[in-house]
Amino acid sequence: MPRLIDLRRHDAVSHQTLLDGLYASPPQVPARYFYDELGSALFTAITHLPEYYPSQLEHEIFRRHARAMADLLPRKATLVDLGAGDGSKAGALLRWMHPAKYLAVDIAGECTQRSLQAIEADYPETEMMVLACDFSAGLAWPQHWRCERPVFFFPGSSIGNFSPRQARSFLRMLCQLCRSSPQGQGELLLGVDLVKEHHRLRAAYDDALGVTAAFNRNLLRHLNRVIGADFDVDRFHHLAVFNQEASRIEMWLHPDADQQVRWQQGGRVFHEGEGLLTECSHKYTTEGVRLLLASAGFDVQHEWLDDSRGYLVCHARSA
Ligand code: AVJ
Repeated sequence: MPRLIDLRRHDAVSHQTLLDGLYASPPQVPARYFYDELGSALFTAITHLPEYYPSQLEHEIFRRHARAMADLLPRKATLVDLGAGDGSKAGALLRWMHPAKYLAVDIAGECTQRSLQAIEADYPETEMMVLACDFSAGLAWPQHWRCERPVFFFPGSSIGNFSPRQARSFLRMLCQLCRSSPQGQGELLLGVDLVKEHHRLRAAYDDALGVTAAFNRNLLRHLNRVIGADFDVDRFHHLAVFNQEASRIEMWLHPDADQQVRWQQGGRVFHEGEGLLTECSHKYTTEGVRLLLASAGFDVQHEWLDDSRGYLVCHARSA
């Protein structure tokens, strides 16, 4: 079984951010709270939905180009998979790349560890490790680790969960990690969902089976556990809207009627008509991605698009 290093902070600081968000107007919850055991499984289910095109398009790109991508990347690299999930996105790459190390970073580390256990034997040249942490707050590993020839793998358009400003500082942080590696540079493979017809965007976040609705509402069950809240999950409904001005999909949970919710040391009323903002998923243009990477200190080396030009994978190098 791959080693799991747990850097999650079960401390007051992260809870305080959560509580501040719940008291804000509109109330909001960091997207990491989607991913308990069930939430991670529901997300995997989402990636199988016909409406959820980002996974399909990205998969198409990797299926076609993973071999060429692997040829462009250094030998004996450390592949750092940000938000590894079940490791399936890295699979296509691992197959051709044979990195010396595969470092799978995920907030639901145990789920990732279990998935990797199942595929570990297929990649005998690669040492696998799991880092359980919320990397959105920054990525730090133990001082004595030498991250040789780092290749940061950030697929799935997870970058979209950040605001453009946060995305830039996150990428800057990755660029710094590249520069501070023993080789003084590193690489990035980034997958980004692009702006497209609104109905297609919305359908991806409001599917016919209601899996995304379940994924969204499950966040309240998770909160009930972590802060001892009493959200009546039944009485919140899922809403997905495209905010054109901000170029992002927003997921909301709206109470069917005013609802008083209590938690340890607090509580508040969630008013009918005042939703809880649970996720923002920013959509970029190809030009927007180029500008973002350049502003973070990366030089774009290659770009790959799917046939419908709805999804972009970029290979960049720290400048
Ligand atoms: C994993 C953050 C990229 O924003 O598309 C999928 C999460 N939320 N359906 C996304 C998600 C609802 C996903 N990311």
